[in-house]
Amino acid sequence: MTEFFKNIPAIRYEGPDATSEFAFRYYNPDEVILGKRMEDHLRFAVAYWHSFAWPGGDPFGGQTFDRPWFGDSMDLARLKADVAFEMFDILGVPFYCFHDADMRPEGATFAESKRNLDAMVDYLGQKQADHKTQLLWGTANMFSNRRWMSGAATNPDPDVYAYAAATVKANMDATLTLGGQNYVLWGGREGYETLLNTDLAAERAHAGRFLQQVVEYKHKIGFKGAILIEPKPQEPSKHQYDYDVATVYGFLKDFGLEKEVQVNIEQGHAILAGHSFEHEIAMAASLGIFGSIDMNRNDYQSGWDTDQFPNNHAEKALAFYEILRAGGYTTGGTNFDAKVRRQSLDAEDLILAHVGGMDTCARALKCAAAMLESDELEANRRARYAGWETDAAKAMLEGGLEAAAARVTAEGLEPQPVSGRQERLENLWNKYI
Ligand code: XLS
Ligand code: NI
Ligand code: NI
Repeated sequence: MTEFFKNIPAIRYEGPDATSEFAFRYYNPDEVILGKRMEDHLRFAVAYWHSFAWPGGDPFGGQTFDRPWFGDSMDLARLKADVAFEMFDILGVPFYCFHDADMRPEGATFAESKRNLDAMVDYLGQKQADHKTQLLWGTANMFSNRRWMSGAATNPDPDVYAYAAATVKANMDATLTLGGQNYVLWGGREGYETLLNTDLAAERAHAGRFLQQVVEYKHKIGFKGAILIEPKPQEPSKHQYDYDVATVYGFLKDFGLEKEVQVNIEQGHAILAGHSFEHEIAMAASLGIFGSIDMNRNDYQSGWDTDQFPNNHAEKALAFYEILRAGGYTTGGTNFDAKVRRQSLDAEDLILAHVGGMDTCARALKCAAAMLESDELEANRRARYAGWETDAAKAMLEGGLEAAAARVTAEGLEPQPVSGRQERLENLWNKYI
């Protein structure tokens, strides 16, 4: 045991009236909801980067956290992993996620970085064998180091494309070795700052070919998990090619990948794209590409990806409602892509942030399940579209514009507007919260 979380107990479910801060009020892993254990519905994951690698900087100042594992040696990387698994045990989370750069020191050469990665994969593999927590997904950090400043697969320099290929290959191998259930690609630098120096068509073509190569390699090594793209409209690049779910779907179609690649949807990214989280989930489900989520919340005033822990179960209930309607996760899960604020210095802050986030999601899931089980919303939706069940309506979609138009005169159609009942439906949502 390290000293970092000393005196913090393992968190258990104690119900809504729990008196201790260090208890779950809503997250009860074994409670069965819609025929499935809560833990299996939610599939929580901790993000290695925010909790263990982020120093607490902002655009105006540097490190605020003083963690005993900060530094570049392999010994410190192992200490970081020890602390990480202590936190996973305290929380009882089934999964974690990492970028290579979060868990291994960067080497002076690619070969040295790769040796560090392989050594840490061995170490994490041992940790996974001794603990409950397993890998939800792995990914490559192709945005922090200055070599990526003009992009990874979309870099004007083909040598950087090669470096990106080597990096993703190494991380896919690492994810396979650790039994990861998904491999994620988020392209923070796959975009541009100004069109004045950018060949947009070439960059997009290179990004598409790169993703095809990733999928080819997945099949070659027998990786059974899902390949996930994480959409985000901007930040750090001014414009990113994976703008939102619909844009990603168009991109996948263009490169013949819509059956091979799914999406990892993040609340904060949805907001930056001008959508709601639930819109992005529903869109992905309707297109057959829903994979996983990055759970967090944005500050609604700031206009950037603030990655705060969720604390609004009413809002998240709408997201979980769409996840339940989509049939729930398969390989995906609820990854807390969220960090404590830079003034939240204590070990307790790190634990309680996750406890609050997990409770918020558990409460949201329970609301969503009750909304679905009552069938009130779905009955209303079915009734609203019931007209499309008739033969005449279905025939219109088969025939041409003239046949559809002919119905108006033949049947003397004069459509009567019907209430959309929005407030009544919102009252139902409120009822289950
Ligand atoms: C950044 C992204 C990132 C991905 C993984 O905004 O959310 O953290 O989830 O690279
Ligand atoms: Ni994310
Ligand atoms: Ni993000």
